[in-house]
Amino acid sequence: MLKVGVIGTGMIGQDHIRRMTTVLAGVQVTAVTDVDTAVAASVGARIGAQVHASGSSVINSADVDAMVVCSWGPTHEEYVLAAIAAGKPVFCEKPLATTQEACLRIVDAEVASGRRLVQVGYMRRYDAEYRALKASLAAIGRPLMMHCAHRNASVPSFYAKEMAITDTAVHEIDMVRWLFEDEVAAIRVLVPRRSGNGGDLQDPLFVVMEMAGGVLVDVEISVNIRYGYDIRGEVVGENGTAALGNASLVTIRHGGVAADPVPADWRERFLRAYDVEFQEWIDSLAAGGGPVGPSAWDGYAAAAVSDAGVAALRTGSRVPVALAERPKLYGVEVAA
Ligand code: NAD
Ligand code: ISE
Repeated sequence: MLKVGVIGTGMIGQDHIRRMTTVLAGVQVTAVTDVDTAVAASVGARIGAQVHASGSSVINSADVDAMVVCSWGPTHEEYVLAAIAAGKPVFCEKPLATTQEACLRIVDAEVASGRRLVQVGYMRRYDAEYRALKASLAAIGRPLMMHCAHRNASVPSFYAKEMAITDTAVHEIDMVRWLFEDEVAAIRVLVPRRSGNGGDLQDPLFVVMEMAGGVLVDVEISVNIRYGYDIRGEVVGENGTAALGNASLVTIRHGGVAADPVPADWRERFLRAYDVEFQEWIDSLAAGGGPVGPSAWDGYAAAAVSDAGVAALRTGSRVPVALAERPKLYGVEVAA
């Protein structure tokens, strides 16, 4: 039984705690903490976990074998570094950290520890539709382009302008690295007419990424689309196209209309992907090895592209991406 401590008991923290306590096997949540002490106390009482006053107290608890970090992005670096220092595996929600420099500090600490301890929560790699899309690429000839849409019904009040890149588009940044097993070479961010639903946010955005091998990827980022949570992706190959399905389990025909229900948010759309992601993480640790999913290097590479995206948004220009030298710990290619 893997004993897990959770830092951050907000939306995704509670969702991951629910899956670890009621869905998955081989895991027990023994400790929780949150700067919102009331929410941590209520979650801890509900699942019978010890409530700690700080993240470092959870990390250093003798009753914790591995960490799950679900607090806000700017706090990730401190907790991931502390887990590495304690020699404990750490699953960190995306983004690994909010700048590439912070991610490189994590990479350096992990390399110095001599083994992989960090996994980053890029769950699309575990999604059945994305896995089927990747498997279908061989059938459509050399990929040339990809069209994506990342639509949120709404975002929380703390969501700031640049989070459209650092918190939202970062999923597509990781996904295309994994899908095409290639790096992003440059990024542009175009700014369309502004939606009236987004307040001060520049919403939507149109992101264009150039892969090193020449594939061009466009991503519509809409974070106040109201009608639901809609994730789309279509690859155009030399001899055909392959697209994600519509994520709906049922089509309803009623009153002269055929309708596919749209998920409300990421919890519903990626429910099974998060389950698979966590079960594979738990199993990899139980097998005695380190984590095998998205690594600190993947977290760094996504952050390098996302930093370039933020610069592209500010300047309106095309920004090239240059990665640091990849340490041997992470192999030689983009992880498949
Ligand atoms: P949230 O605001 O609902 O929850 C975050 C929690 O962290 C809050 O309860 C907050 O009080 C707590 N917190 C903040 N600073 C802290 C600190 N220093 N120590 C301990 N607790 C602290 O936010 P959320 O939507 O759950 O997002 C949390 C993280 O998960 C973010 O990094 C976000 O990008 C990521 N996320 C990932 C996905 C995904 O699809 N993989 C979906 C949603 C959120
Ligand atoms: C959120 O943090 C997530 O990671 C969701 O998957 C994404 O769709 C949303 O835009 C982010 O804010």
